Amino acid sequence: MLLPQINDPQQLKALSVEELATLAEEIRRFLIEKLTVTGGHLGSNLGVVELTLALHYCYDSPRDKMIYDVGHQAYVHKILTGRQDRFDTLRKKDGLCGFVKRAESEHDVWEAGHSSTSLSAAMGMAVARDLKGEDNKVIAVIGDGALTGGMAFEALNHIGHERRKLMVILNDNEMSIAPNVGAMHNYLSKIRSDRHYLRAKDEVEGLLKKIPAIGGRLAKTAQNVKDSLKYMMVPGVLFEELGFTYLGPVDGHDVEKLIDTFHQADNVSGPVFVHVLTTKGKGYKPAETDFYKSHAISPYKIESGQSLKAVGNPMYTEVFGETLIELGREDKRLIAVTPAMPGGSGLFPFAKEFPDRMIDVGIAEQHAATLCAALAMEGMKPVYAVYSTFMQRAYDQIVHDICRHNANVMFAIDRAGFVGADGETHQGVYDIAFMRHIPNMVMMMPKDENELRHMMKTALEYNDGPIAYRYPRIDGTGVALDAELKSLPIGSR
Ligand SMILES: Cc1ncc(C[n+]2csc(CCOP(=O)(O)OP(=O)(O)O)c2C)c(N)n1
Repeated sequence: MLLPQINDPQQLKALSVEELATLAEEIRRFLIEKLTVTGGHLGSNLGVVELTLALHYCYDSPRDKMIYDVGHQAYVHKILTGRQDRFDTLRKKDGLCGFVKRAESEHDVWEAGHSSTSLSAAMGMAVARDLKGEDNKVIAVIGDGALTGGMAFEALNHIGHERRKLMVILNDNEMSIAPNVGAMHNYLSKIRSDRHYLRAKDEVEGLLKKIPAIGGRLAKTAQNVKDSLKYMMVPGVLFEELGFTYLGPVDGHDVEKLIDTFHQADNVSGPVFVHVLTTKGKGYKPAETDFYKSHAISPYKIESGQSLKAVGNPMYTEVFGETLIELGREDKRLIAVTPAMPGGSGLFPFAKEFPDRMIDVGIAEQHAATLCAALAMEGMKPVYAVYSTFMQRAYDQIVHDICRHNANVMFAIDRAGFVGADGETHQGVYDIAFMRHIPNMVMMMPKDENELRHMMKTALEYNDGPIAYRYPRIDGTGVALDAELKSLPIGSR
């Protein structure tokens, strides 16, 4: 066994590529076994085993900065940086954090939990490096899900403009927590499916140069044809146009190819965008076949991946999802909006019954809030279904677009209060404090799931502005649910 001997990423440098591949399999086994007891982000981590190995093989952490977006896929990084022996404590109080954690290791250079911050972090570290006259590498690993977040686009825009040396690695597994959405996702899928006939940029440019030059009026047309050919034949032109050198797509489970690509990237002077294709849950059948459920999994049986969690009363989330269908049947104006959490927010049944009235915008809490404001102004009844912690992102949109307009937006704030194992980045403890003082906002919190149902009805019938109900991430009390929904007097207890 190689894995028990690895306590420091420097030890990887002595291994051959074959040994790295063996180590990858040992890491997979380790994760699959350890997580049966602790649960955790199994699928995401199984997908980045080779990628993380290749990074630590090619670069010198912590001198070279490795930034993991969201930070939920950093278990392999933790294993390779001296924390293997702490995996029994993963996601427990005082145990190993399920996300990147600076206090845990000098190799954890950037903390997250909320998505799409890695590119801004990388840019900040690259600027600081240049001003200090240093020459370390800066590498951001971002998933295709996290790339849907507005912050990531803001940073791409800035990085491509400044052209400092840094590497963005897109870990593209076609999944957010649910299947990924959006136009960028469609663009990436096209590269994935076309990759067998797409050619490297240099090759295409070489080919195009061979087309003889033409003078006069024909020249411009010929140039347009050449440009069109380039757009058709080269993958990732979009990123090239944004100022990056695009490399890929690369098989993210082939360590040797990854290493070659990183060496290539090192020879580029400006920002590089490396597009890596991976499979979520790679190497564990239950996770590969149900990568949606295995994104974050509770303790499970190793043979089947089946959850060991005792079946309890329906969660508040489930009661919310079912009640929303009842209300949706009653009122055709009701429309659900989720920023990339259709499953976690209990919206799949609603989406099934009302596919036209359920919008997944990707990881875009700000856009979702403003979208809801506009839907409301046009007479719709939008429910912004959002986790308390992620709603923090949309504060200005709530103030400026929803409350200032006094728009009839309903907020279904899930995961309000403490959330447990995901830790401090995910606690839903600020929403009362940051919402209640905003003019026009009404906030409610039910004592049980039956009252939640009535609050949902109350919110739907309320037409005087924004109104929110917040509920925790727990099983319901099991109280009997009234068949008839009624509106509650606002301000009552
Ligand atoms: C601002 C914000 N909204 C929502 C989430 C919830 N969330 C955690 S991971 C994730 C999907 C990330 O997908 P991707 O970046 O592709 O990573 P993968 O797990 O597929 O490797 C989502 C939506 C979050 N962490 N932060």
